[in-house]
Amino acid sequence: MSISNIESLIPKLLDGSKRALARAITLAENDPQSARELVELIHPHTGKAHVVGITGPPGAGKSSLVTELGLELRKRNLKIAILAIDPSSPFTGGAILGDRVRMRDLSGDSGVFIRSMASRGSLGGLAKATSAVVKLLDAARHDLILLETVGAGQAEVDIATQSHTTLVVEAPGMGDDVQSIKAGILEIADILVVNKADKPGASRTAKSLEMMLHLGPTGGTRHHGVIMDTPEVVMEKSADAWEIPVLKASAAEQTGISEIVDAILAHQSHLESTGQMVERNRQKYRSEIENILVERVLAQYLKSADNPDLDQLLDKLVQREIDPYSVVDNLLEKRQEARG
Ligand SMILES: Nc1nc2c(ncn2[C@@H]2O[C@H](COP(=O)(O)OP(=O)(O)OP(=O)(O)O)[C@@H](O)[C@H]2O)c(=O)[nH]1
Ligand SMILES: [Mg+2]
Repeated sequence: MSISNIESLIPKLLDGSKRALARAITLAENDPQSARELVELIHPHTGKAHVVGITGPPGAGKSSLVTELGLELRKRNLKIAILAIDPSSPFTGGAILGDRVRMRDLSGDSGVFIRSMASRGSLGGLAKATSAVVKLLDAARHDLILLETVGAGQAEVDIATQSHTTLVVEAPGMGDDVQSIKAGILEIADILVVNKADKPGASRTAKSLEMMLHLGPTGGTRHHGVIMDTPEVVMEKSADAWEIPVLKASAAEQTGISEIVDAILAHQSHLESTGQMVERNRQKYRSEIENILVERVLAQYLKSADNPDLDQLLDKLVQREIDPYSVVDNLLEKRQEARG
């Protein structure tokens, strides 16, 4: 798509046109050059939306919960966007979310925009495409953007990096022991939710999580996921520390939903009043820059695949005369020389 066509999308998108937004997202997903142009044009119009990441094990009820959170947020007159990243269930007629009937209520609402996105498998591809799409949703004046992703490996860490508030969803019976709850999850959670509270064992799961949070491996207090074990540090920082709530909810029976929304909004206020919002935004941009940088630098060096130097180095590598790290050193030095 030509630049002037992309430019003509922007005012419509800013004006709330869902069609223009959908079109821009498709462009950003499929064409890196368009993504870049869109980001350049909309960046000045971003920074208002609160981004909430929702992650957790497969089948914990993330999509069902997102649907309920969406309905509750709409009751409070907030405009929302939902982005399901790499949904494990196939996209069948728009039914990317849990309960179809509830989901239909939600998607029929003009204040709601729903979209799913599949990973592209390229290095940093999903994270980069996600940050472009989040910017588009932000510029389109959504108050909250809910990002759902299944808690597996890098994806959940990427989501936490892209979010202001990270919600980790667990369910009873999926591992009631402290040992089976992934340790890394506590490092990224701002709010913990035990969904399926209509089922037995929810209180036990919640207690396990509380125990992990409040005792921690060294018995210290947590601050930004870091264990503070010296009392002075705790005293000094406690005013700014966010107490991670452990909430029980049932998406199926629609209980505990407004409490989760309250916690999200309380966390948002907390970040703003303590100045931590600025810090989170800096971290978000830092990781965005890192993704772009990695991709660019890699592309540059891959270009040297046609490079006779690389050919010679590969010969030496095959002959065991040199090791791969030294090859990279060599390539980086060549680059420096070419610059200087
Ligand atoms: N009993 C009960 N079942 C629930 C609840 N929430 C979701 N479920 C069911 O759990 C199953 C998985 O729900 P989803 O919302 O698709 O879970 P998910 O975490 O989004 O799943 P993936 O995206 O596949 O990882 C579905 O059969 C839901 O109907 C709940 O609160 N109680
Ligand atoms: Mg889901």
